Amino acid sequence: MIYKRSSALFAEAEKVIPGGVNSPVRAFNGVGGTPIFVKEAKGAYLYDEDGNRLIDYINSWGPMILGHAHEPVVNAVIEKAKKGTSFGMPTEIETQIAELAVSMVPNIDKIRFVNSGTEACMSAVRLARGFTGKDKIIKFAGCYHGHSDSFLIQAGSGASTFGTPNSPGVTKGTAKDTLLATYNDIENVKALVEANKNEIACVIIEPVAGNMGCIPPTKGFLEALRTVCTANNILLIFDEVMTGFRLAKGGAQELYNIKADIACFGKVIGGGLPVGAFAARNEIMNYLAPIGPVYQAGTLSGNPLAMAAGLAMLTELNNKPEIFTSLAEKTAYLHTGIAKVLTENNITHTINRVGSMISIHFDDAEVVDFNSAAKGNNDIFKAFFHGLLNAGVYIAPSAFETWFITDALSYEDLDFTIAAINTVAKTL
Ligand code: KE4
Repeated sequence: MIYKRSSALFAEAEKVIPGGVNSPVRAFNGVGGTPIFVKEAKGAYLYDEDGNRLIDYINSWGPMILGHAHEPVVNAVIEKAKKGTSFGMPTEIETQIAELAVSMVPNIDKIRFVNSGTEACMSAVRLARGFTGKDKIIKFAGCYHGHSDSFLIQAGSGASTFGTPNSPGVTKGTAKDTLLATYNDIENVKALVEANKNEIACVIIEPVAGNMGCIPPTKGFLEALRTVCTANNILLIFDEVMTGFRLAKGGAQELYNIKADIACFGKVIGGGLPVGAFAARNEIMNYLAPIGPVYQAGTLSGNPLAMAAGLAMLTELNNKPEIFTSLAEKTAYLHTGIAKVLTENNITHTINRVGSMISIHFDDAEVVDFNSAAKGNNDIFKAFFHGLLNAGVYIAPSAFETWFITDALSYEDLDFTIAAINTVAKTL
């Protein structure tokens, strides 16, 4: 594959944008080389600035669950834009998407829209602190909830890729209120709760981790977490920015039948436009301004274009629940094919999968938390990434990410991908 134009564009971008990108993980620091500049995309395919076609397994880090430039979403945005792009006033479409989301997701009565997953998680933590009157939070090493100060304590995703789990600029005063637990280790959580009795406002967790690669909750872990939170007046926040509207209509709450106190959303809920949201039962959401004391706001929150994209996306997912089955079946097919060719080529690996989230770890140990995820052979991952890229398959440029499957992928695309992995595996 030739990347001449992408390289030239990257050199220009670096002069006016830090690192040439508007989000660090795009910079290829985790795999080396220069990032690919996309010209356009349709369905399961990206078309880069050098004319290469790439099968996309990132899908904008999750939103493109029905494929790029999905017509109902695009048409909804075009029609809405003709009537104005932002008003800073309430509009009917915000109520329409809110009613739909509340009907799809269990245990929520109200939802507040914001502009990113970071904003959703940051606001949810503030709401939990205001509602409980307590300051401390528990997060899990390797989980990523966006770049709000309280979360950049051994975060996952780009922060792990960069090996700078604790970002400069986060004050000691902030960091002291963030307690770090080990994913899938309920005894560790219990010890933290005991050591900080009556001081913890919430536990925030990715119910299926996607920022250390894909890591499922071990059997009973989420149930035990729910029990500990209930017993200690701690709110359980499910960060469903990745899992929401992807693993099921009702996300991980539905899939695992666990009641979160607050659920956070992003990615799919915006159909590719900047939307985040957080939701809970009335008792909690009524604590939010303007009816409650906890302040949260946003100029473009509930923006008509973003709401139009999100409403079109959620409407289709709500009307065609068979999409979730199709996504899971395609991901299982891919899993089986990848495992077969990596095993035939004697490549040590572990594959984690939940629904349409999947990741490959180049280590034979079970990957159940950040430490075990960090044991993966990153040199093999880098060679694997670039081998696939040259074959026309685009996966996340970091070992600390999950692949996001889109229903626009055909079984021919999956077979092409498996065959490419077979070829690349012979070079590892
Ligand atoms: P945003 O602020 O990037 O919209 O969402 C933050 C966020 C919150 N919670 C979870 C579980 C997330 O995965 C994310 C963001 N995901 C990363 C990819 N792992 C976004 C990619 C990027 O940072 O560019």
